[in-house]
Amino acid sequence: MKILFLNGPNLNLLGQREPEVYGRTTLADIEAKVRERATKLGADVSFRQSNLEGELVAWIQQAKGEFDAVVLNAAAYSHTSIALRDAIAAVGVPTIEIHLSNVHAREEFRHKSLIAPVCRGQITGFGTNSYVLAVEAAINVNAK
Ligand code: CA2
Repeated sequence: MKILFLNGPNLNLLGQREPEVYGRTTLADIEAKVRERATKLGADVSFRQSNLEGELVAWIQQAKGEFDAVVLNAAAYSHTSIALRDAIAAVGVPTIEIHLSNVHAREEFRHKSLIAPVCRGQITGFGTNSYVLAVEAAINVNAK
């Protein structure tokens, strides 16, 4: 089982800016927790971050044949990107949308996710644990 974790714009700033909103945990800390859980469950993880929409699109396209599932925190692009939505739909690798914060409890513009309809499901609002929960969701993504 190979899982590709993709992180969108500004998530590289986690733990360094606005700790009152996003906490003090860095993306590297999150990656370590994901790897710990994945190792326990026997899954292999690749973990990447980009501020560029096109780079995220390219990684989704390249996931075909290489990864069994994609876990995507598209950050602000979740709410704006038809390009990411089209890539997820075109490539067909099962994709799970995740967020640290509960986007439905925040500003109205975060309530709409353009990628949600082409994702298998959404995990939102559990902080770092959204990522850890996503490991299990990815492993079972094809279970009924
Ligand atoms: O809650 C999430 O995981 C989000 O995807 C985070 C995005 C936001 O646009 C989404 O609505 C919800 C923002 C990520 C920005 O991360 C920062 C981290 C530190 C300082 C500033 C921004």
